[in-house]
Amino acid sequence: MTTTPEAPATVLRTAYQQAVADYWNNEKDPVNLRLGEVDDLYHHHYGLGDYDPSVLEGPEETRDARIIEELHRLESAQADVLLDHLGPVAPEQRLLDAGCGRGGSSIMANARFGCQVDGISISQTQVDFANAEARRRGVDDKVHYHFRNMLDTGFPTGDFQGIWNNESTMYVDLHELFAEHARQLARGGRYVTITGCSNDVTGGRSKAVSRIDEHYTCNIHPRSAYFKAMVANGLVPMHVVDLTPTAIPYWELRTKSSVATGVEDPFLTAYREGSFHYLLIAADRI
Ligand code: GPP
Ligand code: MG
Repeated sequence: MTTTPEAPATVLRTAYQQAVADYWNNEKDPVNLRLGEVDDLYHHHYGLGDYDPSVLEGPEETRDARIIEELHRLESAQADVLLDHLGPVAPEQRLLDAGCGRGGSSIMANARFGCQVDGISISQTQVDFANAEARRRGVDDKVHYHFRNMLDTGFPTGDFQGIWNNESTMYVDLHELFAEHARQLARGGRYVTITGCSNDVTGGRSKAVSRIDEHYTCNIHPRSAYFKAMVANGLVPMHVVDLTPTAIPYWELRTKSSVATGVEDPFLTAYREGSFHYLLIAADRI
């Protein structure tokens, strides 16, 4: 088997990781592909901010297309909020998109900072899709996607100024993840995650949170787990933003679209009952 020198030979190490890879290798949901086709930025995360209510009011024949464009605008706004928290990044520095999906956030980061961005996914289908998009956009000199495991990437130690997980931490053990991120970050480098986490205050996992886990084959962590695992691994939180109120309009609009998948109700229930939060955490590598 041929691999690049630093790439670990085995990417998928457990039956669970294989099941997650299978899910994403087979995923072709219109909620992701039709939104991506709006401007060829393909996201695998949700949206932030108020939607423009006029999208619901115009001619019925074009209403769904207007909703899809608006959902996509809110998803790109979410990625912008994440990138805002990376701090200054110079063109000669390097960023890592851990759990990059079809690659949208990496493309946006390269456009904003002009730097090298590496995206990693355990779905070869997503990696191939994302690399084809980078080539088509002419940014494949700076944006590269790799079939790698975020718990053991094989990238050099201390090479990254910034690392992010945009809704991908619920697939991994946080201690293992943050140990690997801390290894790869330069001292003073920045880690950012946007994630859904369960609320320790209300106790165990609610029915709605369990339904979200079941839908995506993931394991949503409690809020406390993030802070314990970060601090234990030299990542010191600098900004914590509860994005929950600004996440709800996206889900309300998604329920009115032709691309709803059935996970909308569990999200709205979990957010409204307070058993689940949509959180941004930005931490510094000390
Ligand atoms: C990805 O978005 C969703 C996840 C990686 C898992 C769960 C996230 C939480 C915050 C709990 P997607 O865009 O692929 O999902 P969808 O197909 O529903 O749009
Ligand atoms: Mg989506």
